Amino acid sequence: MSELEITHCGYVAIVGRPNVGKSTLLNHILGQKLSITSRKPQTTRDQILGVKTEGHIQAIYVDTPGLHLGETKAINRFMNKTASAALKDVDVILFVVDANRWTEEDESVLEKVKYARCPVVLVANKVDQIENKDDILPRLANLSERMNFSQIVPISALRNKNLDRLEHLVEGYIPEGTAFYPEDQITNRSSRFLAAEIVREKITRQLGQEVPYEVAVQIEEFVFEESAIHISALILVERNGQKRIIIGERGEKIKLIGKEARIDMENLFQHKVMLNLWIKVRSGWSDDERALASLGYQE
Ligand code: GDP
Ligand code: MG
Ligand code: K
Repeated sequence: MSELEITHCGYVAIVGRPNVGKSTLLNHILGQKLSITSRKPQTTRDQILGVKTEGHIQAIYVDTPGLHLGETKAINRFMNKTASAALKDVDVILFVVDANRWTEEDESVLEKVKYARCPVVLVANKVDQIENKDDILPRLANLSERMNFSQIVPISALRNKNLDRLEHLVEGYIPEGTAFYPEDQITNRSSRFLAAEIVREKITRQLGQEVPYEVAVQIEEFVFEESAIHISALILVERNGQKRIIIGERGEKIKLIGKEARIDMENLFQHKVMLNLWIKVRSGWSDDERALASLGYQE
């Protein structure tokens, strides 16, 4: 740890539609896995702060769930609210897009960031997938005609390409101020929360399109002992069919989910983990404001 005094501190919002690579970007900036990623959209349900202190600068990154088009269910409305709230009171916004694909959802995010009062940096991610560079430049140029970006930075979050440059540029927008967090703290989230997120990530990874985001994970037990951390996690689903899918034939799926989750937890906590998974059907939870509050999705 350095003895340097922190003289600059500020907030950086990472926004963009689901699946453009926001969580991957945050994880690579922090050099540690905080935010869950998956090929399935909408896997980051609520706000995780990633704190990066380097030298005299503390940058507090806000990973947002994607801004959604449909707002029919309570959980969608909640996710939209947290995403919009993240745009206020930040010092710089990173508007992340997939350099290969522009969709209607990007369009609606653009409509929101247009009115931001802070600088907006356009981050064109997944450049490792670009086949024809000639297609990309006109599209970016067209975008910058529609809104005044402070900068445009092409990156590959997955392959760590150009992230140094992006971080350096972000530092330039961090105002003077004292640190909000101790310099060795990397997130605002509890170990319990991170453990639940890891289980949820493994479920979405294992089940792909079969189970929608109507799965919640509650940590019932989190006990630290010298020999191991004992963790019990309750998986809540909406329907019996989802429960059967998660358990799998002869319990094979849930065994795999548990094993992968345990490995990630051991890496994150740097300690042996004993993990127990339970599963329960509680229908209607994702459309019930009260049930959401009891699961911690509170406004
Ligand atoms: P989010 O929904 O915006 O948070 O997106 P995620 O970070 O969860 O990423 C969605 C998917 O895109 C995952 O499969 C990532 O591995 C993938 N991805 C993220 N960044 C890159 C990149 O730079 N290149 C490629 N090829 N894939 C990426
Ligand atoms: Mg995400
Ligand atoms: K995702």
